[in-house]
Amino acid sequence: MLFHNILLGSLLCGLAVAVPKWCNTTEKAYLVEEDQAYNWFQALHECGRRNLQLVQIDSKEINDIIVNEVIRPNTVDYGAFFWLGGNDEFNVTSRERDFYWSPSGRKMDFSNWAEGQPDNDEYKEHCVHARGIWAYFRWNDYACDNRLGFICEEHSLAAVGKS
Ligand SMILES: [Ca+2]
Repeated sequence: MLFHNILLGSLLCGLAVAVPKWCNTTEKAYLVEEDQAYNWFQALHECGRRNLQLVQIDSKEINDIIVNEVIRPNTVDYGAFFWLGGNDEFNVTSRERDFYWSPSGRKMDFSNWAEGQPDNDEYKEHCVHARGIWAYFRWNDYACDNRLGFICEEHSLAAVGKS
């Protein structure tokens, strides 16, 4: 019976749907989903429904915290891609364009683009994702309907309220 329960338990764990992982950092709390199953709008929605926002990375310090305290310790697949809160306001006409953070509406000043990015390939790439740790978490503009994981964060005011 014990063996049966262990076997059943392991089967159930194996079948369980992976859930996003909460991660507390020195900065704020983040939620990380590495299942490559969400387009950018679904990722935005998944964050919003939890009273979170798709992550905004506006400094090297925040980028380092996310790499070292969120992605490295909480993901299995270092090749996984993650949607970030950046977009080009769905600009279809140009390769040279500004990017904005959806949580604040602010223009992106810090960036961590991969070499050759953003390239707005076929003028279809309006959403920003980070590549996995294997690619140094560098960013790429990508078609928003690609299915990736995502990173959510607490709203800034929520984090301030805690300190
Ligand atoms: Ca691109």
